[in-house]
Amino acid sequence: MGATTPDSVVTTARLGTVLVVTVNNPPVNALSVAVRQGLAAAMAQAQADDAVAGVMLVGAGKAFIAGADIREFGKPAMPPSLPEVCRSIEDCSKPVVAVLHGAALGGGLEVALSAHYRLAIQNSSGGAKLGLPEVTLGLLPGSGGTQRAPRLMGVKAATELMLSGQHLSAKAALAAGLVDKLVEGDDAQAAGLAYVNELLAQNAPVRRTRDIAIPDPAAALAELEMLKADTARKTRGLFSPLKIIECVQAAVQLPFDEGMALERSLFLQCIDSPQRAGLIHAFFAEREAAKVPEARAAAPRPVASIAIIGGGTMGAGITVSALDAGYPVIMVERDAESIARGRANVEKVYAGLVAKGRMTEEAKAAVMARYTGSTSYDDLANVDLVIEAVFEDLEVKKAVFKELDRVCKPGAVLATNTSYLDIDAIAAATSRPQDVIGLHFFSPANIMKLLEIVVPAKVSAGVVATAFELARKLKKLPVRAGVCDGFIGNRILAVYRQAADYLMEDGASPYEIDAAVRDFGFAMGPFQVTDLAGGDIGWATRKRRAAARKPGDPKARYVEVADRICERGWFGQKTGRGFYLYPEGARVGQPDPEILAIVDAERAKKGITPRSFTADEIMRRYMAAMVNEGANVVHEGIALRPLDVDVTLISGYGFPRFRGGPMKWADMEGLPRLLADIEAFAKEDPLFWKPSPLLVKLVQEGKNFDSLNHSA
Ligand code: 3H9
Repeated sequence: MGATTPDSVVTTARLGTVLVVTVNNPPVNALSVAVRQGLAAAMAQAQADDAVAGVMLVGAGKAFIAGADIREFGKPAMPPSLPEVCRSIEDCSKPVVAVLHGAALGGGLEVALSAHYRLAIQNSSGGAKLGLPEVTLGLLPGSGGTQRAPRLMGVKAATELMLSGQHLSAKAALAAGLVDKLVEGDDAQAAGLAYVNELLAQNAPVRRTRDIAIPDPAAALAELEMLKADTARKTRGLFSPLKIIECVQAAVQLPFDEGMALERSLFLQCIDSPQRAGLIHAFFAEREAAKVPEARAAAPRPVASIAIIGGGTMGAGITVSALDAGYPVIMVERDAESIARGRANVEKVYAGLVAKGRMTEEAKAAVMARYTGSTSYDDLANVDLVIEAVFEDLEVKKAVFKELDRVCKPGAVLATNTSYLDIDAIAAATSRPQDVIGLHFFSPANIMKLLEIVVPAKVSAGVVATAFELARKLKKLPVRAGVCDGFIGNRILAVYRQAADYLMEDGASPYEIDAAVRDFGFAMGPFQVTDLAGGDIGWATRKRRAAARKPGDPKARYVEVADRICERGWFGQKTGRGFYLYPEGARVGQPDPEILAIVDAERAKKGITPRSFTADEIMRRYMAAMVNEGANVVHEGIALRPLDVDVTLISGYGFPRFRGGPMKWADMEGLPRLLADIEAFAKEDPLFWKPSPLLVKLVQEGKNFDSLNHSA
């Protein structure tokens, strides 16, 4: 006997006395309205059919259920709601068993928590992955997760699970008490059926999670108070984490139904928050950024081995990233001493993991066995992909690429990690520009997620596809960028960093600017970042570029404060002094009156009468500069879509994820207001503040940046 919903996203089949309910809604079985309807209908069927003694809930494909259908948020809600579906599962008078063989996340786990028993499967593709990651989308578990998880796994562990958004393996879920049993094997359906039949044979009772009492409420509330203080400090400005704690407090203090009602009302508040819109935009943007025309047009080339040229900080970081992904890596340096240093740089990373207990000595030895150091380019003859990470100088890089052209096999991908140099010129140094591409990693390269894939004019689609495939293997977030000075990220950074300098010269202190930028949600302000990176970085470049500027150049206005600071040998944290003072190696800086005096002197030299700026005025300029250059970058085709700018700034430059990226932020603020701001600023400084033609066009057409996100 079998039944299906109209579009078959939920199917039912009776096997003996067990009603097998299968969710089949690719790619991840999200709980769309059709799935919710299908589940509700299946539960009604199970209840009504006397031949059914027990129910098994299972997911088709790779996932159990990855959660609510995120694409439905922000649209009118359609019945039945997920809490209603969960209630119908829990209410069932026959035992319901959830069989979890893949992602059981968010609403998916909430469905499982409403079942009476849970079986986790560990299989060859990893198996069950349980979590309540709603917080990462600006939400809280809104179908009983905040009420049921604490009853099953304890208040502290459940709250930590929800606050971290962490996924638990089958084994960890069993240890945490979230599942009743763990089975290994690839046939989830058979394992599940065996478990349900075993339970039925034992006359196992219907066990409703809502009936479990939370032990020692006073101790639980005390734990929650501690978590609350910690969370308020760690998640500055985020809305949903504290709401999660409120819900769990209700789970401890109130009857189940009242807790559910509170959860619902706070969930709806989260749904309405701009943070939800920003975080869900970021979620989809990260996935969309990996979809580029070249990857659709051509297959990636096979890559079984990687070479890195250069063993400095960047080269070593990229090496670690490639080793972590399982590749054998050859590192080439110019002499024995340099290669020894390069190897040491790589080993240092793994030694750190061993020291922290996050890696065993044996695992470290196994990884390092895939590393080879060499001083000869001739060792690269069979390598599939080379990443050059040498000194940032065009002539040096061209020389490296000439060598690579000489030794590498035909079809090898030749990549440069330059952060701003002309990759077309580097490609032209070889006889095979179709194989040359930019792979711009961010430091530390083994940790930072962003990878700008820079596409020069002559590169073949297959090489671009290879770069995107490599990013996937390295677990990076790839963004396609065109060739220009600074590509997407550094080009935009240069402009908003300049806006910060102008604000400082015009009257805001660096401390006021940093505070405003932090309050907006960045972890650090621009002057703190300078101190962290080292003020000397870029000092020489800055002076060289300033000298080359001509009147009329939009960057003609040059703020010399940072140069005055560098001239004193104050290079930031590493010298104990920069824009801030760092007494005795402190990492958090203190404002320095002498810096304010330097700023004053520079203003006086230029005849600038300082004026005051509110935090809002500071941020309007800072953001207008960022968004306007973002629009230019899209307009010129350097970024394919506004979402590529968003992903770049969030994952490489500390832009607050909950705001969705600068372009999403601009859409939410309204483009007409932004344009009006830029036009007003242009009255003071028409060279720097030039409205981007794209921004002007979108405002004229009454459109927003998001309208361009769906066209590539
Ligand atoms: C929630 O449940 C709220 C409830 O508490 C209360 C409700 C009342 N919806 O990541 P991938 C798409 S909030 C719609 O590349 P992977 C994704 O966009 C939800 N679509 O694969 C992509 O589409 P495309 C809580 C979704 O194997 C495709 O699936 N749940 C959803 O690397 C493949 O995704 C979460 O936060 C969704 N929920 O990773 C889990 N999820 O092919 C969010 C994915 O067109 N999801 N898609 O680009 C994930 O963490 C990962 O997708 C997962 C798979 C681990 C499942």
